[in-house]
Amino acid sequence: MSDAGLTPGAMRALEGSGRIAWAAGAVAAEPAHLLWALSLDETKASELLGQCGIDVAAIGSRFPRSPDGDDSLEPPPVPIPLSPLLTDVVREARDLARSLCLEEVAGTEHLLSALAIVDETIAEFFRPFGLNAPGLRERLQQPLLIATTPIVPEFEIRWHPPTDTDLIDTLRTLDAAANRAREGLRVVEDFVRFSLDDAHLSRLLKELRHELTERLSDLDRMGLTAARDTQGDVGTRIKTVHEQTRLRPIDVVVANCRRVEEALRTLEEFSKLLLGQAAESPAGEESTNSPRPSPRLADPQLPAHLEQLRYRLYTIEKALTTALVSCERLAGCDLYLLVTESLCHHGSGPAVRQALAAGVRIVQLREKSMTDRELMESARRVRNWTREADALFIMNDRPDLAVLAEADGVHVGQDELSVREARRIVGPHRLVGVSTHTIEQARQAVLDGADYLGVGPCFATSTKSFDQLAGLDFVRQVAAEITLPWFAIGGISLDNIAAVRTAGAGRVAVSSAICSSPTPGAAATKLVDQLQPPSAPNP
Ligand code: 3NM
Repeated sequence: MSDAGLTPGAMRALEGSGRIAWAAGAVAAEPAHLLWALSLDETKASELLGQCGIDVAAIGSRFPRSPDGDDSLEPPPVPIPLSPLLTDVVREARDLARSLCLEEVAGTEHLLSALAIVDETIAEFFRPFGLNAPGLRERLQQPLLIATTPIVPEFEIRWHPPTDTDLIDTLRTLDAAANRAREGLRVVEDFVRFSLDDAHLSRLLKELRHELTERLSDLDRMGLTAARDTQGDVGTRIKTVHEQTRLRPIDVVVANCRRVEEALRTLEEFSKLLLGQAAESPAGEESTNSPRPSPRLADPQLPAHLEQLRYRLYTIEKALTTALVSCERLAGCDLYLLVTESLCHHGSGPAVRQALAAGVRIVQLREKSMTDRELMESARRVRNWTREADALFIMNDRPDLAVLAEADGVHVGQDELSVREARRIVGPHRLVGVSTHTIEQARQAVLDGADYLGVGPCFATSTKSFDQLAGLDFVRQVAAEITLPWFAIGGISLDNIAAVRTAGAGRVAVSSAICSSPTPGAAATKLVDQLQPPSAPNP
């Protein structure tokens, strides 16, 4: 349970509700358990109850703590989840604290008021004592009043242990969600494997699917298939127009990722209901004449594991959609020019403009020793030239200046700002590229949400110093598993570009090969030609 937004007293009351729920044999803590817990401790809530004439002791003796009279309030061996209604109560309490008292944390008095707002039975119970929701709100804004004579409430909250029907309903829900998750994952995996051809994301999806299957075996063991009732499922006959009209592969992928995420959430929430079943069927006490195995999770951490699987899928989904969108945004950007004034024979102007005229569609301004003012002036010039040529302009290292200069993106290295930090500055729509020098860095950059990668250094270069040469082996590794757009870089020239292509690079980034050429336009034209796909042989 997270303590975000609750006072220590409110946290204690919620924990108390879990113990009471456990002692009562309930699968989740309900609002009534919280009411009971609030009345036990000396809290603002119990004070408020007393002021309204509700005898705190009377509540305790009136409401049974557990059906079998077990009054021990030992902490439960497994965490007791909050029921959906009690979760609403906590949310409402936080809202009340924020809106009425301008407090960031909710206390027991807010929990009490939230009980009266969210739970109709409790609201009805409070009503004869004048403890209705508006009244409570008013009291929250007043100093505490003097207590009146307590009145014993004529109200009884009954708990009942979950029935077999409850269990079947839970298993049926879990079965449907498990099938939805497995099937949806297969759809996504098939697309990534056969259409996108991305071995890295394929592998991550496969690992996720295997882990899901393994985790779900705990539920399978409890008779999920036996609980299945497809013919009686009203949901199978409901089809939305949206479901029938998916047009592009990306729509299918996104829809199925969402489907799996939703299913994982259902699995997580409903498997929590099976944690408390241990109270009824303790290990080793299974009835021998019952054909049904013990309805108890072997792994009390299953809901937490399912939550982690969902988070992993969010990351994969993002990487997947970024790869698809980036491939579209960088279509035609085969040759990337990194321009540095000091490398250019006749200044950066002729180099950039001639390269653009030769077909370069993406230019990065890479200056390491200019003042910010010089850099901005240079950036504005490159922005104008690239805009006229309808090409992309990327700023090296400086997301702040990328925004100021209205660049299309920023490029960061392994020692500069991280992709996430750069993204916070440039926003969701600008490109963020990152230099990578090992396959691990490349895989990580994909998961970090980079829009493209630099992959190098392929060869020795005097433009940037490196301790190690990644070489063409690194290019081959990336080519074998990554579909996010990437550019081979480092010491690439007309002399070796064919080898880079053979290693699997479809895109190349150069600096000196164009900037330091006496004829940058001609150099760019030859490099662009080298990157054209071979024309189909004449029939
Ligand atoms: N980054 P040239 S290699 C800026 O491997 C840069 O990440 C590299 O210039 C990397 O084409 C490199 O003149 C230098 O070798 C690229």
